[in-house]
Amino acid sequence: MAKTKKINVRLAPEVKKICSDIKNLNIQGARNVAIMGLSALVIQGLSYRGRDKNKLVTLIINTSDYLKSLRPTEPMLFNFLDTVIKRVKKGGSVIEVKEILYTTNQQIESMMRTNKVKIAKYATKLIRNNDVILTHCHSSTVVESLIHAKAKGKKFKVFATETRPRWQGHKTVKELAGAGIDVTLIPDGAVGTVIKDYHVKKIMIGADAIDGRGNFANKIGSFTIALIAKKYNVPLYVLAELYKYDKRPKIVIEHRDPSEVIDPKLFKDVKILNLAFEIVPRELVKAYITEKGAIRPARFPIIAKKELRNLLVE
Ligand code: RUB
Repeated sequence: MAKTKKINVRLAPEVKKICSDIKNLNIQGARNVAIMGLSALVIQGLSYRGRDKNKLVTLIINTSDYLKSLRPTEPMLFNFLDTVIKRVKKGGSVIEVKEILYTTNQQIESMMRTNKVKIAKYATKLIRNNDVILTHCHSSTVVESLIHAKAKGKKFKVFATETRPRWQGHKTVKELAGAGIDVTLIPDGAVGTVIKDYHVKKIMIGADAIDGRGNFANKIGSFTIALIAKKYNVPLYVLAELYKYDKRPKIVIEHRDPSEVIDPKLFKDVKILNLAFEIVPRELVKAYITEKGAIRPARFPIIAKKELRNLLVE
């Protein structure tokens, strides 16, 4: 199981709560983790009562390191935290550092809201009337896009996987059904037959990380779906912002507690592997649907690197 970093600073109670919600998936999905992780950093920074600017910056850096250790496969949060840190280091006083912390977070949140709408518009263009779309796990980007498409009058059906072991698919179907979308919940093991025999025309899933080749990491089960989709010529669209680009040489895959799969005491001599995510090779991706439109997998890292370099540069 992924180790959470030990932290030597006292976290504000609200920050502690956000951290445990991120760790135990009450807050889940790359975007939500990024938004709430950043807000935790802001709350922690603003709660500093001392007068030493350097101590405040150190507190922000330590908190950021801790936040990064909660979900190691979430570079969107990492990228935003790095941007905040680069900026707060320029602050000349405690007040200035706090101001930078607050405004940077506001700017990032507003940019994320805009980007989500842009992606939803591009994704809607891809959807044809009577399409059957399959999705996996819970991606706020995919859910928002489907709700947007429905609001624009597109008629389509969705199959959504349960997503063992944490059942994020339940959240997806509740939200889609709540928006009046025709949605069918399926066990994860049904994806092959559903793609082959139930007229699935498109796969739309989210992503947690995209690497330097244009491969992506998403919820365990995504690779199987991608392979089956390829076999039956069903295009796989990955809806993700460019800021999910992972600068690390290799995407780190989070291993979660075996008890999420089954009570290990009931299976004493059995090992349990609980991978939260897996890598899907770029060859299986038709296109990334980003805030800059549809992008071929090999181009994603090139455009994303540029975008990251320009992120909030004054
Ligand atoms: C969630 C998951 C989502 C991506 C994209 O995994 O794999 O598909 O994070 O989500 P978990 P979004 O439930 O383990 O966090 O589009 O909301 O960023």
